Amino acid sequence: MREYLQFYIDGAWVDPVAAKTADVINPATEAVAGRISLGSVADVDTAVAAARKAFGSWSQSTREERLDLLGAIQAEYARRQTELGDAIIEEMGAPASLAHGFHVGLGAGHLQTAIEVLRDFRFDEQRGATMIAREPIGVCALITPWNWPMNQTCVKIFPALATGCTMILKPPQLAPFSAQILTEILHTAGVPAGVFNMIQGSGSVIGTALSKHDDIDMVSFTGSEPVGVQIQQDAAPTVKRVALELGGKSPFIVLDDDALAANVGAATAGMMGNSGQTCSAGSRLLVPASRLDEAIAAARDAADGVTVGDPKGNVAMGPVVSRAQFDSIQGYIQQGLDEGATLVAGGLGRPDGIDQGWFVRPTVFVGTNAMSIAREEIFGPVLVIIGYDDVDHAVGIANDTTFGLAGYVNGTDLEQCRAVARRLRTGWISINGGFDFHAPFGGYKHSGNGREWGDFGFHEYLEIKSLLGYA
Ligand code: TAP
Repeated sequence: MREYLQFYIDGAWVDPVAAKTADVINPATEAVAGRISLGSVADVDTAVAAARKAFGSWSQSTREERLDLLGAIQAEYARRQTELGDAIIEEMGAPASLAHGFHVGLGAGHLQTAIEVLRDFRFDEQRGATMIAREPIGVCALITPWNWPMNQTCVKIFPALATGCTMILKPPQLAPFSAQILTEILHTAGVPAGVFNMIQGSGSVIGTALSKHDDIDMVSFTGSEPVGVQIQQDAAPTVKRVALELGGKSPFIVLDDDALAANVGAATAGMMGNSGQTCSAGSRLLVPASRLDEAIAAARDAADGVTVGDPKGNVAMGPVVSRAQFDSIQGYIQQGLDEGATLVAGGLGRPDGIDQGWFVRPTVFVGTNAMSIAREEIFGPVLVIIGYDDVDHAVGIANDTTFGLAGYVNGTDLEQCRAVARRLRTGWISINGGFDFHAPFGGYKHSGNGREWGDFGFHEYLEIKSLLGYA
């Protein structure tokens, strides 16, 4: 049983102003896994004052000082990576191989990337007599979701630190453990007092107080679209910058070639990873209508092959994060059946032999892009296969959504993959599994308005100052 009852403010572990706590439930066992404190507006005010005070000196720190700090964090992160992985298994049910692998690895990757970018980053740029200076924006609120806790936290903290900003992190109540350990890592590595602060608590209290605070310069938020809209509204009167990474309903286009079955299998298994709780999940699988039967067989084989069970064991998929998430996904599966989609794998209820924990069956439907299971973000292991007549039709279906976060194109003809990818209205497109920590990540349309990852992630935390007549 984990007990994390203190917050991290101004370089020290402190008791919250009010003694309010919440239990954290392990989604695989439904048992209480730990307890956290729930912060109040008074805790936010203390943390913001500490971050504002620290901004004076941290904004003036040198590149070398920031690199030294990031290097010390890297050593400490590596030392505690097993603990981080264990925490992620308990808090959100990721299977051990994924938690210790990709979950922790994404955080490490963003840290390494921040170091690489910072080494050469051009903060000052002279154009004739004009100097363009990029300066840290100030005090930042970082509000994160539960689904990839280390990824989403590290992709914000390290660019913010590297650019000279100070910050207050508000982790998700559903998955607060790994953020607590990360905070210990930052403290041990020697982050200067007030530069990084962490308050646990509910979004409606802590998140709202941060968004409305008149001494915060920027909010970086990853989460759902309604909350992103709310934050933008709360932040508007103080004209602070708001960066939003929101949801998706991403198309995965499989081209008509010899690799179709293999690509459908990979797309299906990939979509089920993290129990489908990935903003960029390729949850609409577009296949040639003329080869629908072949695609269905490959998807069914892949879905049926996903092992589901105790995330501490050797399985491909654990539970979804909570009872509410489980109920919501069951609702979508029922809706798919009601709307006339054809169920080809999985379905309602828990997988056979499992009677406890929030486990969902890897589910595949064949449907149309008009169905709610193809239009709304389910955030669970539910894939919809949609047939297309030709490439133009595929692109039309892919872009027929309010979202625009990610896209995938798989095929043996790279020229054709490129041409299709260029036509997608999404911010991040992977061709044949391409992946790059330095590539900007973010959404078109309702999927958000900023770009994280790599050097683009740095620009989120920088103001631009023009100094005319400088030279
Ligand atoms: P949300 O419910 O939006 O919560 C995200 C964070 O915002 C949590 O820390 C939450 O606090 C906080 N929050 C809730 N209400 C708030 C308010 N009124 N003001 C300020 N903060 C508030 O999302 P979630 O359910 O955790 O995550 C799932 C969603 O995130 C999905 O839609 C998914 O697509 C999206 N997502 C997007 C991306 C990218 S990169 N685009 C990546 C991952 C996830 P609590 O602790 O109270 O929940």
